[in-house]
Amino acid sequence: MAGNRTFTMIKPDAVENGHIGAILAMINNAGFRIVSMKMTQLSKRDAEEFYAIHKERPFFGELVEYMTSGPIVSAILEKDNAVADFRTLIGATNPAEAAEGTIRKLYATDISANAVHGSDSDENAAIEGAFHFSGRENF
Ligand code: FUP
Repeated sequence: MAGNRTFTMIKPDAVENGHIGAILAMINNAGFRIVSMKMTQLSKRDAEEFYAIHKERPFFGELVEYMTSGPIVSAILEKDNAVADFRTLIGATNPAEAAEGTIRKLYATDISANAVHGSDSDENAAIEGAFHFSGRENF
């Protein structure tokens, strides 16, 4: 069985700090198949749309500024129980609270620049994947 899917971004701090390879290795070693992947840079409009659910939060401006500050790597991943297992692999939003051995504990800078995104539901995984990848790409 193909399993189900989640969506991830390796965020600007992790790209800037040279952690793309290490993070992808952790993703593969945890049993995820990379379905689609690319490196892009979000526009302000892209970031505001992607994080629209947070637009009333006090950190929204900082979040958009940070997510547009440099390139990201976006990917669609596949595995049984993909959404929950990927959130376990990345750890808590705040790296200071993330479990040992998680991607955020190892590679995140702080709660804003927290190295990786992971979808929080199957529904959002599909929405976020479709936001980043077009029908011409492999997904
Ligand atoms: P997560 O699902 O762990 O990525 O976290 P959220 O969806 O709650 O938050 C999305 C992003 O907003 C985080 F990755 C970083 C940013 N954020 C802050 O900058 N400050 C906060 O207090 C909470 C989130």
